Amino acid sequence: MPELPPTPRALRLGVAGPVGTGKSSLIATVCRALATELRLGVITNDIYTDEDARFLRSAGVLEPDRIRAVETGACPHTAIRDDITTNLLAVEDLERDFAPLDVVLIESGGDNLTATFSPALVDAQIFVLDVAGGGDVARKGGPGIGRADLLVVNKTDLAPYVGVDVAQMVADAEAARDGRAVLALSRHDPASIAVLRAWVLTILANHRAGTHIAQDPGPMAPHFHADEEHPEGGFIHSHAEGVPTAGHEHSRAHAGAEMTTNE
Ligand SMILES: Nc1nc2c(ncn2[C@@H]2O[C@H](COP(=O)(O)OP(=O)(O)O)[C@@H](O)[C@H]2O)c(=O)[nH]1
Ligand SMILES: [Mg+2]
Repeated sequence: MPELPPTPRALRLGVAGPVGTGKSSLIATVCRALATELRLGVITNDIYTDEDARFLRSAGVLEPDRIRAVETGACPHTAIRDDITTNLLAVEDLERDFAPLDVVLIESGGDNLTATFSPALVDAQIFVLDVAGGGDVARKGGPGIGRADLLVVNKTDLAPYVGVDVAQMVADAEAARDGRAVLALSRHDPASIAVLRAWVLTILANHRAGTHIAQDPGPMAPHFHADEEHPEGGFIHSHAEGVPTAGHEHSRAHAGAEMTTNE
């Protein structure tokens, strides 16, 4: 049998987070920072339009056909987690049309704090918050904040105008993430963009070396119900496997009331 050449599939990198936190802008920034050295493609997800894809095409960061839109027609989290078929087909088409690609960035349609990518769709995921959403958002937890590969606290240039202490917001995020990476980012701060660029290159190198393992942030963060037994006033558990994990150690008591209203 002929020996197969090593052709690592492109790194598939998801970008999720609430509406308006700067996901499309972050993707444009990554493309600007890396387009000369990497072969890139982008998939956007919008509910009814291809607005994000058009924004990115007009930014001129990649040739237009390397940016493709998936119109989900439903809650964005459905298309990136529950039934990823449309996205997977779009990624595979893009990878085939422009083979070989190094990185495909996939933007989630703006959703709430609970939306994360399936590890069957992306190899790594960035969750984006912004300072304008309020300094307390990082403390509110959720699977993306808690366990995405990278949490970005975006638009730090706006912090003085919205009265947010960036250092405190980053510290809160770090505490909620048990040491996983947190990056304070602004498109007006070249040093922060350099860190983002280096992070993407590191993940890509690990992906190619076979040492990066896709993590599943899970559908919902471990949390407690205030009316259940726990020394801190609740019973900390997770719905990730559909099985409560009683006594699960967690560094913070998540905002139980907010996290349990969807059940
Ligand atoms: N001041 C500032 N505004 C930003 C930054 N990044 C994005 N924005 C703005 O935030 C708004 C939403 O950005 P967008 O990328 O469309 O967010 P998305 O909905 O998460 O994709 C736009 O008006 C952007 O120009 C930033 O670093 N600083
Ligand atoms: Mg967008």
